[in-house]
Amino acid sequence: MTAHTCYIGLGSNLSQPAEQLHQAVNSMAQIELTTVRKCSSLYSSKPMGPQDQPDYVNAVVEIETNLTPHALLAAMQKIELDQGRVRKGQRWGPRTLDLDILLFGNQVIESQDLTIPHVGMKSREFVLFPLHEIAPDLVLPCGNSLIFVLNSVSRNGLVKFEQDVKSEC
Ligand code: ROI
Repeated sequence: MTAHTCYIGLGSNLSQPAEQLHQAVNSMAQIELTTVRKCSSLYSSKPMGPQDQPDYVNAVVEIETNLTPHALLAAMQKIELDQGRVRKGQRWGPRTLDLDILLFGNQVIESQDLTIPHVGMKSREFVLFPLHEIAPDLVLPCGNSLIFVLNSVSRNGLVKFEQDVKSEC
């Protein structure tokens, strides 16, 4: 089996968001064949989408896994559900926990339920800045360096507010 280095984006703006993220990282550490390697700080970000919702807390973690992309997706969705995620009608509405697989090694995947690299990650400051904190030399599957992509987005009020999403990191 081959181990892949993957990056997961975490976001929450309901029910004590920072706690949601801490809990999620603890749960990720329990996933079979998977190790949590690095965690970014927690960041406060302005909502992308409807503005009549609370600010978000975001972070990115690096994991190493021997799972397949779809098995990893299932594991992430289980954590979301365990933490009370309810999929409501409103597009881009508030949420207790979002776990997005941003990158899976250098793979490009376009299946019905999984798109990697994550759609939109290149334009989201709340993904790019935390990702850069833990992987400053990263090169994306498209061949662009993370720093190149990062330089094209504004911080849009993004603020780092807590050192580590998980104290053990
Ligand atoms: N906005 C921010 N700032 N952070 C998120 O994690 C986030 N997640 C989402 C939408 C609703 C698009 N907006 C977000 O899913």
